[in-house]
Amino acid sequence: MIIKNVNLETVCGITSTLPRNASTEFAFAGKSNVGKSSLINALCNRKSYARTSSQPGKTQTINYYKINDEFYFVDLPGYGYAKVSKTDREKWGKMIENYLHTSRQLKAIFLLIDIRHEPSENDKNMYEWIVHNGFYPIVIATKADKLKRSQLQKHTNMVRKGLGVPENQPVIAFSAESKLGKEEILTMIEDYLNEREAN
Ligand SMILES: Nc1nc2c(ncn2[C@@H]2O[C@H](COP(=O)(O)OP(=O)(O)OP(=O)(O)O)[C@@H](O)[C@H]2O)c(=O)[nH]1
Ligand SMILES: [Mg+2]
Repeated sequence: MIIKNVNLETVCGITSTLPRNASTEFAFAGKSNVGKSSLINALCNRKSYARTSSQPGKTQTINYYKINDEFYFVDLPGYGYAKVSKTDREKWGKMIENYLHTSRQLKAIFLLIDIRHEPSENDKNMYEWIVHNGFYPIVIATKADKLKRSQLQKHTNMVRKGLGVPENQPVIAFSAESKLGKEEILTMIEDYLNEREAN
């Protein structure tokens, strides 16, 4: 799968009505600063099309990137950012929930977890909530370049155990720096798109 073009088509704030898109959507969820926007950039071969920041809480809107005029990557705001007020956090939570509930085109959800750490309570809740809504989240263990290669297996297993990901579901180690895992993720996206055509 080659991503030829990417276009930020819609940006939704807390009060926006979400678009009723006609094309397939893939969403990226995860804690603030885990690397959602960086993953989108890496998949699209862009350095900084999706805005990233070393400060958590960068993406505060739901951003719809149209890919190859064919499908969407949906960049969700990060959860669990302590510096945001409780009311704002609740609003974002509702917004993410509303998106996951109401999108008719959502094909798959990528849930990003920092490979270095045990999944948090928020991560576990998100995983369970996604499963509860009828999806199997595709778990991406991010920032793999921060570990030695010899540590990757142990840490992906830690993420798998922490969330309770079944053995037949993947946990993909990914790095936006080295691009480890990128082709595997693109292949999964392609498979999802082909599955749609076959049905
Ligand atoms: N070393 C390393 N740093 C990464 C990687 N992915 C992201 N980062 C860094 O982590 C920080 C956060 O990345 P973002 O992509 O902005 O994270 P986000 O999940 O979109 O964050 P919010 O928009 O705040 O929810 C940035 O400083 C990135 O450069 C990675 O694979 N390796
Ligand atoms: Mg972001």
